[in-house]
Amino acid sequence: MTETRTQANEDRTVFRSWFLLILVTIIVLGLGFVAMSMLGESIDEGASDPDVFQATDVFMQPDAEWNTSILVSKSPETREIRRLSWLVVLIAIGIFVVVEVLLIFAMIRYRKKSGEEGEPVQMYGSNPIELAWTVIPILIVVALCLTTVRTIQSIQPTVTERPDNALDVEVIGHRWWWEFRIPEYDVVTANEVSVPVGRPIWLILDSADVIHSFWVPELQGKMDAIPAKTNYWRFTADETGTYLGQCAEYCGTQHANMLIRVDVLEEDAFRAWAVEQGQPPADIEDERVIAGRETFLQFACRNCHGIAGVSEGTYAPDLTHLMSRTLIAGGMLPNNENNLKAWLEDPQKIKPGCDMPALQLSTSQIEDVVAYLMTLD
Ligand code: HEC
Ligand SMILES: [Cu+2]
Repeated sequence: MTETRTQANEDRTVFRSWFLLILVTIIVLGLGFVAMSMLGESIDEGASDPDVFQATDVFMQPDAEWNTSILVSKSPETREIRRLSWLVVLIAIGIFVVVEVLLIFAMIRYRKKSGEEGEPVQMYGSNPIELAWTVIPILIVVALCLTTVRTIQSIQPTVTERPDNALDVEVIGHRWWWEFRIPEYDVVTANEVSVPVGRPIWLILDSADVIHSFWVPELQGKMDAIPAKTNYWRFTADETGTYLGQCAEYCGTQHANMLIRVDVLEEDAFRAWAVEQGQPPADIEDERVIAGRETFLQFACRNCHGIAGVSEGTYAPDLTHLMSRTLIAGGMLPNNENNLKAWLEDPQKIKPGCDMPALQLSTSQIEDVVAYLMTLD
C-alpha cells in the first residue's frame, strides 16, 4: 500500500519537473525571438541612407548560382575535405545508434517491475567491459587521425609543391578588405578576383596587419594570412561560376565585412579580364571628371589609394578598375553612384572603425569625385 503511494508521488514529481523544463524552454525561446526581431529592426533603421547590400540577396537565395555551403565541392581539394567530413559524420552516427540502442534496450529490459524491491545487483570493475570502452574509442580516434593527416597532406601544399602551370595570385589580408595581385598580368584589385577554370591556382597569402583567414568554402578549406609569414594554398576550380568567401579569423570590429568573391572564368574570358585590369584608365575629357580627378589628387585620397598613372597609394583598395567590381567596402554595398556618394560622405557611418576617415568634402566635390570614379571601369 505505502509503496504504490510513494510510486505515485514519484511520478507526480517527475511530471512536474518535465512540465517546468518545457515551460522554461518555451519562455526562453519566446524571449529570444522577441530580442532578435527588435535587434533586426534597429539594424534596419540605422541603415536607411545608402542602398545597403542585403546578405540575403547573395547568401540565402535558394536558386543563387553561388553560395558558401561547405557541402558543395567545386574543386578536387574540397572533394577530399567533404569525403573526410562524411566519414566523421558516419562514424558519429554509428556511435550514436549503438549507444541509443543499448540505452533503450537497458531501459526497457531492466525496468523496475512491480513487486521488485531494492536496488538491482551492483557490478564493479568488469575487465572485459572496461577494456572494450577504452580500446574501441582509441581505435576510432587513431583511424580518424590517420585519415585526417592523409587529407591534409593531399590538399595542403608545401612551398616546393607549386604546380608548373599554376597561376600565381597574391592575397593580402587588410583590415577590412582583401587585396589581390596577379603579377603575370599586372593585376591589382580588391575583394573580387577572377581566375581561370581548370588551371591550378597558387595562392600566396600575406597580411598587412593582423591575422586573417582566406576561406572560399566551395574551392578550398581555410588558410591563415599572417603578417610577416607567407602561406601557400592551392586549388583548381572544376566549373566556371561565382564563389563567395569570408574572412574566417576574427580580425577586429569589421571582420564580418570582408567578403571574398572569386569569379571562375573560361581561360579566354579570364585572359581578357586580366589584360583589361592591367591597363591604365582611359583619359576622359569631361569637365566634371577632370575636376573630380583634381579633387582626388588634392585630398589625401592619393596617399592611400592607387590609380594607375594617377596615384600610387597602396594602403587602401586600388581604384584603377573600381567600376568593374560589383560591391565596395568589403562587400557591404553594391557598387553604384548613390553608394559611392554615401561612402565618400562618411565611410565611418557605413563601416564604423574602418581605415578610411570622412574627408569632409563638399557636396559638389563629392559629385565631381564620384563622376571621376565612375569612369574607372
Ligand atoms: C587614410 C587612408 C584613406 C584615405 C585618405 C582615403 N581612403 Fe578610401 N579607403 C580607404 C580604405 C582603408 C578603404 C577600404 C575600407 C574597407 O572596406 O574597410 C577605402 C575604400 C574606398 C572606396 C571603396 C573601394 C572598394 O573597392 O571597396 C572608395 C571608392 C574610396 N575609398 C575612395 C576614396 C576617395 C575618393 C578618397 C579621397 C576623397 C579616399 N578614398 C580617401 C582608405 C582611405
Ligand atoms: Cu579578416
